[in-house]
Amino acid sequence: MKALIIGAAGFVGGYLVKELASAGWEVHATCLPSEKTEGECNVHTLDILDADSVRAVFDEIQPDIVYHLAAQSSVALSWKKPQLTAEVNVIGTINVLEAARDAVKKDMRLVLIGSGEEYGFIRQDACPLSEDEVLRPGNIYAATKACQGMLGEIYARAYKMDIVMVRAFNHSGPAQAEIFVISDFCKQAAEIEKGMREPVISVGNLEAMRDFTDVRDVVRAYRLLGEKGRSGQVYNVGRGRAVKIQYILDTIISYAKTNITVCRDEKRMRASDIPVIEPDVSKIYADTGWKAEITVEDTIKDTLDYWRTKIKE
Ligand code: A2R
Repeated sequence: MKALIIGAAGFVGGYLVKELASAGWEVHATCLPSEKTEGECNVHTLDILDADSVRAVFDEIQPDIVYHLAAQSSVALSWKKPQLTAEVNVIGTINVLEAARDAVKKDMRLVLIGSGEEYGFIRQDACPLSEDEVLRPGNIYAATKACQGMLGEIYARAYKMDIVMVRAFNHSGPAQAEIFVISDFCKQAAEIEKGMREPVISVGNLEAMRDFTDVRDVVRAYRLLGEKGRSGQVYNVGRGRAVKIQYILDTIISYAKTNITVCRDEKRMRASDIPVIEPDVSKIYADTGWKAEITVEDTIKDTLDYWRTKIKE
């Protein structure tokens, strides 16, 4: 199997390269000119806003499966940079879809990676959220990802293209950017342990409940969806059991080697925060046999260890 991963220099990309290469796939990966990516893959430079370059990469590689990960993926940044977010996540996706439509290779599969955030302002009795639930995005990032998924469904139906849509819920693990909650708290804890900051973790909303899956489980789900997902279908990828951010914080504090107190920081509160987001993951299980295996506690331990090693004394 020959795979092309678009946006491979991000958090998930490196793990996906490893997952696919371990399964014996030939892996090609793209990154922005300003980025680099490593691992068992052939690297290509690509900005998805350059439609001609996307076409050229597709025709040069002629992959069996394309994983579209490239995105402006931060909710917080999407409030500050809405135009950039829409451009990369919507226009960039159209460039990918059009390149696949026109590609020399006609039987390629596209896997579009969207987000659990797409469900947005959900009825609380709708959890666990099935893929058929109405999308009511609650922030700009989520709106662009919902749009990406809708475009995928439209192209699949109108042009009979082989496209699988994914709604990935929160995922975390070693090397994730510190703007995401587990990584953020773990980094703060590691800095406190090394005496680099006061023994106080700054937090935002601790009441929100989110469904956290280890990134290593998530990329296994992506491989299996590439292999076994049904064309034209949308799949939730998540653990199927949301936990309070407070639990994440308490767990990190319990693993820390020094005493830590907590301080609420208004700057960390989002303009709009949805109380509970939890997926129904029965569809991916039924079609691929995938379910999350790594515990939240192990993800936290590994992420904390990552920051302990990464941070210099
Ligand atoms: O924003 P940067 O400089 O970190 O680069 C990101 C890259 N990217 C692009 N690639 C090609 N053309 C563009 N115009 C463009 N703009 C941004 O896509 C980054 O290297 C990559 C996305 O990786 P992350 O932001 O680390 O996302 P992550 O956590 O790997 O999630 C993968 C996918 C995303 O589509 C999320 O929205 C979804 O999973 O949940």
